[in-house]
Amino acid sequence: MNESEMFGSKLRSSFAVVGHPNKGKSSIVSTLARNDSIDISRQSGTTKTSNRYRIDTGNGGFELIDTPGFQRPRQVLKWLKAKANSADQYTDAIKAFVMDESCQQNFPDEVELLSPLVKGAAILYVVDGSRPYGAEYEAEMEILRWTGRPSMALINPIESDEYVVPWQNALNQFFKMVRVFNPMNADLQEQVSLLNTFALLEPKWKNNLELVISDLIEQENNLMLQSVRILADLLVECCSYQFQQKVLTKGQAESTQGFLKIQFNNHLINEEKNAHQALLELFAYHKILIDKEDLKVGPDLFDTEQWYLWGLSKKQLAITGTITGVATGAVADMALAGSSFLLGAVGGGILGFTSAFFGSDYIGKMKLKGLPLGGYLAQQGPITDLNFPYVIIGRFSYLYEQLKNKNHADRRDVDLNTVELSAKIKMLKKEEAKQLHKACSLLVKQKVASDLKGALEILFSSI
Ligand SMILES: Nc1nc2c(ncn2[C@@H]2O[C@H](COP(=O)(O)OP(=O)(O)OP(=O)(O)O)[C@@H](O)[C@H]2O)c(=O)[nH]1
Ligand SMILES: [Mg+2]
Repeated sequence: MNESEMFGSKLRSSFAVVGHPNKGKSSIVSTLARNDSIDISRQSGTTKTSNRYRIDTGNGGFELIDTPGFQRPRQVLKWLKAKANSADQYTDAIKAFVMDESCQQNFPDEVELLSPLVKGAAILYVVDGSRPYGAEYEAEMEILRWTGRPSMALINPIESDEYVVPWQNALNQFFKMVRVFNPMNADLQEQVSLLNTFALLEPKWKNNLELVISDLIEQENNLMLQSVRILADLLVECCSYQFQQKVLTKGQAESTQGFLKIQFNNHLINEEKNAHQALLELFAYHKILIDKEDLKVGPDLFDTEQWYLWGLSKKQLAITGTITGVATGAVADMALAGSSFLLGAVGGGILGFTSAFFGSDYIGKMKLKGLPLGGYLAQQGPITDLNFPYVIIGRFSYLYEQLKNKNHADRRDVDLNTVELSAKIKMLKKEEAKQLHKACSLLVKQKVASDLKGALEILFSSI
């Protein structure tokens, strides 16, 4: 058994991703390894050395090797042909090539990319389906055939799938298996289907790759549960948070109000940022949204006009409120307020309406209390507006959705300015929406929302 196949005590498969420069080799490794620190660039020749990435999924695992592209395949083939007269000598010629000092100097990229194959890796040959096929690729494929390693070809439709069919025709001459795979947008199902074809390359790798596949499917659900946990903690923290300051005089108390408000707002903004960061880490994204300038969380968290975009619309809040009100008998005037709103009878500002509607006078409550032994306690918060938890849920679940549907080869930042929660709530069954609404109502009333995680899990399962 080759040592490259052993990781600990387990037999693991190893795949070298090879091909012409700039065809998306590193992009494929990045997506399958869920690693966004691998260099990807429009510039040809980005990857200069072979790099191994071990993917450990818990019960299973495999190895991907990112390699530099072929630079001078025709000359390499010429060198090899001078070494071998018949097919039984081909693999020895390849071994001699990677060991040869002058080859290491003259053909460093080819030596780098062929070395893992000599050590036992299988071949994933990558081409670009948006560029035409040309005979110049044949020297590369011929060299790969000489290694004698199990192999398959991947057509990456980088800009389009215009030339996929001619590529399929050509690649079928050299490879038993040819698949189209776009690392930028392949979803879990497509990735699993690709891993299933990897398992066909070498029978002894099959069991382990099947474990990888079942791990990945289970992992998706675990990611959802862990995301819900982060969000539930964030909601409890944000909805219960209040900031207090003891002062001596009423005048001092009034003059600290501005300061208190800033502290209060900053705390909530930071809590939300930390939770978003934790979500990025959970999904193993280390490069996107790290710079706070790039963190597109939109304007001030307390821009209440925005709340109706990030949380629920006024109409939806009214309808949801009505459901709860009728079902639980709580918030008696809600149905009435809701129906008058729906008839368009509401005047005044949005803020005024919601506040009156949900019985809160302030977005961030400002209280001033006289203390028994003299002095005053100025207090900011907690937030009692019912749309506030929906705003937090809307933004977090949108980030979750983006990350869930994103691949690690796709390095674009996530845009949190187009949050859409309303449609997701609409997709819930009446009972489910009611459960979530009840949890949110309890949160803003400073009560324990024991069903919060359950309600969020239902919402997240539909994303
Ligand atoms: N739109 C789109 N662009 C892609 C896709 N795959 C790769 N690219 C782009 O193609 C270029 C090359 O990607 P890499 O993954 O660096 O290619 P490579 O084969 O590793 O390149 P070298 O290391 O230079 O040999 C980059 O600009 C990628 O963003 C794709 O599926 N869709
Ligand atoms: Mg590369």
